[in-house]
Amino acid sequence: MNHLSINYPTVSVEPESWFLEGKNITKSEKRIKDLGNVFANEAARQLINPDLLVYNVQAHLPVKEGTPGGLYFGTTIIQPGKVGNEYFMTRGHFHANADRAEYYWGVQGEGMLILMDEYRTTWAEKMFPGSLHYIGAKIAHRVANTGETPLIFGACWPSDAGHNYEEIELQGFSARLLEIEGKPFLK
Ligand code: PAN
Ligand code: ZN
Repeated sequence: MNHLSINYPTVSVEPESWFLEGKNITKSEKRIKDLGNVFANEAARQLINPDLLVYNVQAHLPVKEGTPGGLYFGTTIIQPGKVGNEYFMTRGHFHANADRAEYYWGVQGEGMLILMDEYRTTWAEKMFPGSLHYIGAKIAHRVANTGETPLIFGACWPSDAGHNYEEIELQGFSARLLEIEGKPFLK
């Protein structure tokens, strides 16, 4: 950077859609076909159009993955919908570097942040525009859209956190967020 220069940022968040624009941005999508064994009712998942979008993630990765001391910023948009009576949700993960924490915050829509500690105690926090969630170290996290509109949330995590999806793929969370008589319950 030049001394005394006044610059535009290299990245921006589109205020309506929360899409990221600029340098060092990655974008990924998860469709029904990518989410095998994530939902309890696998038969119900197989009846849904495999190309239906469930969620997409955009992230600003300004430093190399694994760099100590850096931060990443991301936005996730989860579509409304259910597989059987289970809300559309993210896969969920622990951080590979288990003692790394993260912030999530609600931007648009209604949802639930599902958290599980290393002893498999599972609980949830309601997400709504303006909700702020500190996800401590060693806590697995996933988000479900409990509303009828897209759920948008922001995230900020250390660039050396990494993602451990395997443990959740193998063991799952110890509870699922299900819709029962029109309301969400952890079961
Ligand atoms: C988030 C998540 C994002 C998608 O950026 O990666 O919401 O969820 P899954 O990664 O579980 O599919 C985050 O927690 N980063 O650490
Ligand atoms: Zn995370």
